[in-house]
Amino acid sequence: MLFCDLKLLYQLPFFALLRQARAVHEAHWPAAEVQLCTLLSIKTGGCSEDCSYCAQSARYDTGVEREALMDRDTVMQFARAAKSNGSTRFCMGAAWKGVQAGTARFAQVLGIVREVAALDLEVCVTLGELGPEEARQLKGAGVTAYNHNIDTSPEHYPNIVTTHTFEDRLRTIRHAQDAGLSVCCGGILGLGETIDDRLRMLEVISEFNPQPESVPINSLMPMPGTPLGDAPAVDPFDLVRTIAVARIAMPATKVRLSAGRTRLADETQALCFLAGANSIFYGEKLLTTNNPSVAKDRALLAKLGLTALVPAPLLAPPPPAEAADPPRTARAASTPCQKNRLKNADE
Ligand code: SAM
Ligand code: DTB
Ligand code: SF4
Repeated sequence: MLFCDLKLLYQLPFFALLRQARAVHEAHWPAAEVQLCTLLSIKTGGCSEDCSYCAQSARYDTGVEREALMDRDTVMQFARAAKSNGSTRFCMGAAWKGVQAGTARFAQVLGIVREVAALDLEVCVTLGELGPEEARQLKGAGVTAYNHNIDTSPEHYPNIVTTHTFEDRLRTIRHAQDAGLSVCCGGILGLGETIDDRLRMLEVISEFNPQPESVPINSLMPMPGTPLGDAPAVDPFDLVRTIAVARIAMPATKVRLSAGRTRLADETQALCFLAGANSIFYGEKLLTTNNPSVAKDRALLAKLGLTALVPAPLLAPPPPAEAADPPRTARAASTPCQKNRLKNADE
């Protein structure tokens, strides 16, 4: 959806926006279900990149130590525990710039993926940059979805990261899509961006072909020692509006209320679910930071009458993308607004 259409939605009175988002949500997601995903950091810290929000960058003194890649048996213990707790998706994250086929560590990751996939869990991995061959091998090992966030607008991205580019991120997403992997792609609110930056980010993501299978909306967890360690909290109403706009722009996508839930009141989370969020990370820990306890989340979901989404281990892959159709970068904000064009056409 184009920036100007997203902006018109964002500027609606709060309840009018929620009413529209709710209608779209109920049409596409009639069951009151929330997907529960468990996250595990299989390789923590020591990352070469300078993402200014991240505790795992080796460039900042955050207290997060570099660890080795977790062995397969340990990962499997976490995966089995996640499954028995009711999670249907197991997401494994690695603090790497990227991965390369033929290396020992990539072979180790493929081995881990094969075993987790055999548990009939959806398997998501986030390993940094991928080429076509790495994407193909991950798909072959049983990966359901590849998480690679664009994190913010193309304009704001260079203020946040300098060791790779926004275009690098888009290229990896294209490789994942071409290999038939579902794509999980979202961003972070609270990086010093404007509302327009958030909408530009949603424009880029919603213009992917196909649209992502899931969109994580993270609120910055300010990490001491990083350049954004003192960043102010995101306004809860802005978070709800962003989720509502994401829901309207991507009706069939799972919108995941991701990092930052420990800092949200239950009532704010309820508004996020009302606005269209239908997935959460479930379990006490994200990658390096805390998440609400399982008991707390169970109580909240029960209070709201929400149940866990049934597993979809055989999730259909997206249709093959046309080779010459890379994920579109955001159009300039001056692109004529769809609504205006339609309006003019009516006149
Ligand atoms: N290295 C890989 C990459 O950059 O894609 C995978 C791991 S990285 C930690 C995955 C995502 O976590 C980031 O793209 C970002 O959206 C999110 N993230 C990292 N640190 C965060 C923080 N402090 N607060 C909120 N989200 C964060
Ligand atoms: C995503 O968008 N959020 C998750 C997952 N994808 C990998 C990561 C959140 C990380 C929060 C900060 C931390 O725990 O270090
Ligand atoms: Fe590394 Fe990913 Fe953190 Fe960036 S977000 S520093 S690439 S782990």
